Amino acid sequence: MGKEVRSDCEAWPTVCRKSNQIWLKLFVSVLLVGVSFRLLFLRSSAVLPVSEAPAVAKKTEYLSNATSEKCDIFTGEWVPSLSRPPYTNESCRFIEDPQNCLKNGRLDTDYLYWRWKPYGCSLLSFDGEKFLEKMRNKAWALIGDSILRNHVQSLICLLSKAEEPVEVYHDKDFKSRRWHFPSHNFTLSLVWAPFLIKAEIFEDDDGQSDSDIQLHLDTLDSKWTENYRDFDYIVISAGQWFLKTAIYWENRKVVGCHYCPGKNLTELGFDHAYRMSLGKLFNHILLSDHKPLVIYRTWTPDHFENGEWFSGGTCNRTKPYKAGEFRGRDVDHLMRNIELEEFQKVKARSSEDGIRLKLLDTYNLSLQRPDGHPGPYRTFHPFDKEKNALVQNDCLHWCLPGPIDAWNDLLMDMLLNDL
Ligand SMILES: *[C@@H]1O[C@H](CO)[C@@H](O)[C@H](O)[C@H]1NC(C)=O
Ligand SMILES: *[C@@H]1O[C@H](CO)[C@@H](O)[C@H](O)[C@H]1NC(C)=O
Ligand SMILES: *[C@@H]1O[C@H](CO)[C@@H](O)[C@H](O)[C@H]1NC(C)=O
Ligand SMILES: *[C@@H]1O[C@H](CO)[C@@H](O)[C@H](O)[C@H]1NC(C)=O
Ligand SMILES: *[C@@H]1O[C@H](CO)[C@@H](O)[C@H](O)[C@H]1NC(C)=O
Ligand SMILES: CC(=O)N[C@H]1CO[C@H](CO)[C@@H](O)[C@@H]1O
Repeated sequence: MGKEVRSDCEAWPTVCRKSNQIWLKLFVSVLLVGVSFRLLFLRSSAVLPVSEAPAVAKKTEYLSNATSEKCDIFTGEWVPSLSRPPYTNESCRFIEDPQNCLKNGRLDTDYLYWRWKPYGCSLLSFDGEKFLEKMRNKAWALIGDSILRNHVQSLICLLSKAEEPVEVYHDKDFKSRRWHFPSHNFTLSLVWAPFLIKAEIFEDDDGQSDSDIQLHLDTLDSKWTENYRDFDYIVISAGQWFLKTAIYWENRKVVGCHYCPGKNLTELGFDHAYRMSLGKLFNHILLSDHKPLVIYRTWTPDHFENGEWFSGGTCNRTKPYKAGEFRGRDVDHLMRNIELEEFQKVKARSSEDGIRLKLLDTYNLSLQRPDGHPGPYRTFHPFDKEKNALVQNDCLHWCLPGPIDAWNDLLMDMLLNDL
């Protein structure tokens, strides 16, 4: 896999930026997050109580295959499991190093022995053979950022138990890739589009940038739109990149920014940009005469404690939270609410037109897994040289194997019940 062993700089507020000055900037921008959050909820508090996320979509939208009872597979709890993880660092060669916690020396393994149990039904484990059989001659695309890529690695590990894929394409940076499963003629594309809309990004391989991101709020990212017609199934998600400093464009004019002091531009807030982006995305789905099944995956919370990613935050818990123990942070609620609102809007408009749009609502189950992140084990044996070394932690991406293998169990359940 060589080259794809890359840093995890891409997905989130620039874990790799090393300059203190930038950290300070980012710290201030995190403060701004708080401010814009408060503003938002002052604006909308009449509609949305701050303390609770709005009830998710419609409950009982999916039937569990296991029981055929009506059941919301996204609401439930993590229960202890005796089963071994579905694959390991030995059996799957598709795990990228920063998420390869077993290989990197994480010693506690309790986090591998939980399974997601929806209230009122059970979830079957992902079955690669069955999946590939159903998806014979089909083309999938998974579109988004590095958390999406994290998800794809899990999916490929699960599928490769049934058939070894052949990589048939990758771009220069190994960010967009495509695999073919020859004996099922199944194609899986990973498309790098961290904002979903058009963005000019000036980061080098280490995530260092000299120049602000230029984000075009009125233009979708052609990386995925140009191939939209090739796909039968699409899983799409974004979010984390919107927290970064960026200049916002519309109609080829600068209209504002998120965190750009000294530039005499209007602070529009990253929530504004995220809403615009999702609006554009859903509109595209609605208006296109090509009608793939589109699955939108919801926002992923992080679990930094005792600091942020840039100020020594860690995530060293070894057990899931109990239901209701951790409700997420302001930024989680903000981003998730935008997703649910935009999704509901398009759902309401989509009924007659043969639009097939579903929500893969992984938020709640991910929220409860502070134990599932690489933490310091995003690098190989980080404490070998020095026991108390200061190591940058990753409390945003997920260990593989790990909790997000359940995202694919959910996906499988949704497919079995749809087809
Ligand atoms: C997998 O991880 C174990 C430690 O859990 C390690 O001993 C082994 O060398 C790793 N194997 C590979 C192929 O990375
Ligand atoms: C393989 O699947 C593609 C669609 O994804 C289809 O166009 C092609 O004809 C299939 N090939 C064979 C040999 O069936
Ligand atoms: C800031 O922008 C406004 C309008 O865009 C302009 O009127 C004003 O002169 C600018 N201020 C500075 C200091 O450039
Ligand atoms: C977890 O990290 C915190 C500081 O970030 C530390 O105080 C605590 O002892 C750690 N817990 C374990 C079990 O290592
Ligand atoms: C999340 O899970 C808890 C308990 O597990 C439940 O009470 C709550 O309604 C769920 N929230 C959402 C948004 O699904
Ligand atoms: C294991 C199981 O119950 N699978 C069932 C899932 O649902 C499909 C369609 O209803 C059945 O054909 C499977 O047998």
